[in-house]
Amino acid sequence: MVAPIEPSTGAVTGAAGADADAYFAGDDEARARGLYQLLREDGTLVGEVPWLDRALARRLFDGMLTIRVTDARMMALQRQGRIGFYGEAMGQEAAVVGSAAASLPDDWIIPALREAGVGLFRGMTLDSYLAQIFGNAADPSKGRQMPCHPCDRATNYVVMSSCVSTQIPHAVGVAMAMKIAGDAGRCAFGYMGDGGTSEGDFHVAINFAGVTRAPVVLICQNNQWAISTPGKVQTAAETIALKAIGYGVPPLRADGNDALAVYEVCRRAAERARSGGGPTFIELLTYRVSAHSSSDDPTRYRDESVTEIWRMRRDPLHRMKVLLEGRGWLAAGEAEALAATIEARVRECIARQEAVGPPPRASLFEDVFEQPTWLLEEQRRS
Ligand SMILES: Cc1ncc(C[n+]2csc(CCOP(=O)(O)OP(=O)(O)O)c2C)c(N)n1
Ligand SMILES: [Mg+2]
Repeated sequence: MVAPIEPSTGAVTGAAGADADAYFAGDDEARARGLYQLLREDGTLVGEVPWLDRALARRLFDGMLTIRVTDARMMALQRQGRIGFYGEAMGQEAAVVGSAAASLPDDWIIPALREAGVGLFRGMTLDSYLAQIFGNAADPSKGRQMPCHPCDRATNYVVMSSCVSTQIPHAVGVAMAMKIAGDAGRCAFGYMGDGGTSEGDFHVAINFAGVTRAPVVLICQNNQWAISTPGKVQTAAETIALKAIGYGVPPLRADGNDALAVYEVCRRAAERARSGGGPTFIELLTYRVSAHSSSDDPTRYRDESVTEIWRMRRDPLHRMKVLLEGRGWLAAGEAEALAATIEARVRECIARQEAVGPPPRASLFEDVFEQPTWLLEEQRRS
């Protein structure tokens, strides 16, 4: 059941979660120390997964591939000086897409740093995403956000604040509002990184979530790094999931590179929240394979041979591809063809959005005050 993790070497010793019911029936501490897994690194299933069908498996795989391909193009654009900044989710696609697949259209998403793929999975268009990265005239935020801070009103995908951990009180607040409004049947997904759990906002928010039993699914992507701060100096707790117990919030912990396990823990937590069962805290154990962002060089502060282990052996796409091919749900060469199709689509979007040009200068004065002040009027005229 329990899979001890050795982040320093990257080793995952022992599989877990073969018996789903046994894991979920465990007490809080067992669940917070355990690691739920359904799909092993070699693409074999730990046990039967009766709800798994081709359609879901393909949605998960296609969603992960979309992020992988899009991120690679965006990093290339950044290196070519065509966009200012980018932060990839490489190696974390299963955590992103597995959790997104557990959300329903009426739910609200309050993302942190690496969840743009949740927005894309829920239906934010690539054109809108690209417009927001270029900050052009088609950008709904009118070019006022950094790249990687997208929003999408149609899919209840809220723009994030850059300040680490501020998203958690936002998520709990949204969920509390749902509860006060008697808005049953929907919930909020609030994301954070491992670093986010050391901020005061985390403790304040999870306390409110526990006390008010707000319909929120708090999801920590523990990618074991917060820029250059490794997990071992981030917290003295044995697992991040253990922290939730003190706040009366039930914890779950899963292999974040296993899209099936991620989907299952998030789906259970979301169903609980939507049916009045209150909040859940989920730790998804993964690894930040890429640099923190386009402004970072991890070779200066970490042993990249560990990164290589995660890149080569724990790739979330690889294990899903093996599963799909083994079941005949993906033909030989189909993944490569799909990647090429996605890349062509991304390139077309880039061409379209790069041609749009910046927002009109006068838009600088919009949206601040309902009635512009005399000072703004004066500036507008000059
Ligand atoms: C309050 C605050 N402090 C510092 C920063 C600078 N900063 C940006 S991301 C980051 C690390 C975040 O790590 P984590 O929460 O683990 O998320 P990850 O980047 O690993 O996804 C830091 C320190 C910030 N944006 N906000
Ligand atoms: Mg992190």
